[in-house]
Amino acid sequence: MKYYSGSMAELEAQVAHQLSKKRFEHCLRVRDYAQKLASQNQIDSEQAAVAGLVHDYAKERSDAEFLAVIGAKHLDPDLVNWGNPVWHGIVGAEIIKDELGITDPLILQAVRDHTTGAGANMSKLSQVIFMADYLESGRDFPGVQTARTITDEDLGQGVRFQIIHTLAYLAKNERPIYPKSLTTYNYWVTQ
Ligand code: DGI
Ligand code: FE
Ligand code: FE
Repeated sequence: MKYYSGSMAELEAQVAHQLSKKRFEHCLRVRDYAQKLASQNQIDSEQAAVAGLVHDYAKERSDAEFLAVIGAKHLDPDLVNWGNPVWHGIVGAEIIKDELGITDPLILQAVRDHTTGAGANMSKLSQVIFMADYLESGRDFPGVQTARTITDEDLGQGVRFQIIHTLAYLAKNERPIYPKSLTTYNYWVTQ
């Protein structure tokens, strides 16, 4: 395989080993949905499959481990003020590179972007993973079917729909909003 030193089955086993059964199954469904969106949007299906499978690879690590990686890799010092929802993608990409040997820059950036999205420079692969995480077949929230239809018609309009709804949800629940989420909103709301 182009993006990993072993087979897809070997990558699956390595991911499964780090996650609960429930979260691993979510990762398999994100992989499947990402492949569907990749074929609809003329992007590399294997690249989307690998990114989808590994996107939550680091989600079950301790806060102490994330903080250690932030320090050791000299990542943005502001990251220490956030928590697992922000760390598992941005810091998780470093853990994926080190432990899985995945070095493809677009895959690593899609992992970094998968929770918050990104603004003007969000790649098609990042858009696919962001949407696959939101729309995979196990997701069930009011509006999920509408979101799937919009995304089938236009990937970018799906990104727009998701970030508008996520920001509204975070504000309604009085959660802090990571600046990158605001950057994503400000770019995509005008698209
Ligand atoms: O890892 P998953 O659960 O599959 O999905 P995800 O990586 O999209 O994480 C979703 C969680 O992240 C959800 O609980 C909302 C939270 N989140 C997304 N953007 C922000 C955020 N939390 C905060 N505090 N601020 C954000 O900007
Ligand atoms: Fe996630
Ligand atoms: Fe996820």
